[in-house]
Parts: sequence; structure tokens; C-alpha cells
Amino acid sequence: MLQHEDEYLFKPSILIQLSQYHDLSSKLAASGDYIVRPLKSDDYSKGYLELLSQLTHVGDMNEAEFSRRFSEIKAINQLSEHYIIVVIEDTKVGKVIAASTLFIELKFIHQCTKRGRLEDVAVLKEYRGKKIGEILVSIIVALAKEIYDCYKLTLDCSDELKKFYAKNDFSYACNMLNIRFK
Ligand code: 16G
Repeated sequence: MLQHEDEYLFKPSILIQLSQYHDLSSKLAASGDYIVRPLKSDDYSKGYLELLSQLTHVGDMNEAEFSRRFSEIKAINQLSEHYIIVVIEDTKVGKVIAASTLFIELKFIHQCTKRGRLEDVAVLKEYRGKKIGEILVSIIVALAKEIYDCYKLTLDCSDELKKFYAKNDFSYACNMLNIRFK
């Protein structure tokens, strides 16, 4: 897993540092040939965007556009890690079957603290109901708490996912409002 570190969006060793990493990976391994890893530069061909299109509109993006965005994000992470995109691959079929992003926002408040945002959580339809989403969310929660020392982790979601996040330790704290430009 650690052979070609350059291809990864963030250092894979970060995942291994998690205290629950082995427990969570063995839970995953018990239900299939799954590995947890950072997003990789060739995940376009492994279906990362098709996966995201089960969450929302992705658009008609080609491999070059994917690569450009990947490099932009990676350049930011090389200065300081802000975009932690974790994926689960089914190695039997060579496909990204679940993904989630931890975005780390730097704050002045609370003595220059960090806030984590849980974003773009998606599990391929045919892999739902196997606790994969739950494991992925636990990984992000642990990363935000243990590795990045965030003071809180927040998310927004559709009505139908409220129960899922409530079961995974999230509670209502305040209202999320937005202005939609697109
Ligand atoms: C959900 C996602 C959010 C994503 C948005 C896209 C989670 C926890 N939340 O709210 O990250 O950006 O959907 O939907 O995954 P939109 O295209 O309607 O903004």
C-alpha cells in the first residue's frame, strides 16, 4: 500500500497512525477484499467520479480535468494538509466503492483551532447495507479528533441521511443555511 507514495493525495501513513485503524480495517476485511487508502491520481479510472455521481451532480469531467483538480488539491496538501479524501477500494474488481472527505478549516477562534468538515460521503449503491459507510465515517471522526486535533466536526446532509449520522454520534447543534449560486 505504501509503495508509490507520490500517487496519493495525502500520506497513507496517516491512516495507519489511527488507534482504531487495525480494528476498522479488519471489520472491513471481514466483509470483502476492501482496502482503505487516500485518493490516488488514477482513481478516475477506478470510478471515483461515478461514485460521487450517486451523491450529487458531478458533470461531464474528463481524465485531464480530474488530474488537474487532483494536482491542485495535492499542492495545497503539500503545504499543509487540508483535504483528506479517504476511499475504500474493492480490490477484487479494482473499483472505488466508497469515499469521504475530511476538510480541515483553520480558525482564529478557540486559540487558533481547527474545524473539520465531513464532506462528500458516498457508498456505491450495490455496496450499501454492509456497514461500509459507518466504518468510513468512524475513520473520518478518528482522523479529525486524533490526528488533526479539530475542535469539532460538522456536516450537512439530506433528510434521509439524518438517522444514519445520528447513529454515528453526530447531533444537532445549529442550523445550516445556504445561498445556492449554482
Ligand atoms: C451532502 C454532502 C456534502 C455534499 C453535498 C452535495 C455529506 C456528509 N454531505 O450534503 O458533502 O457536498 O451533499 O450536494 O457527505 P449538493 O450538490 O446538493 O450541494
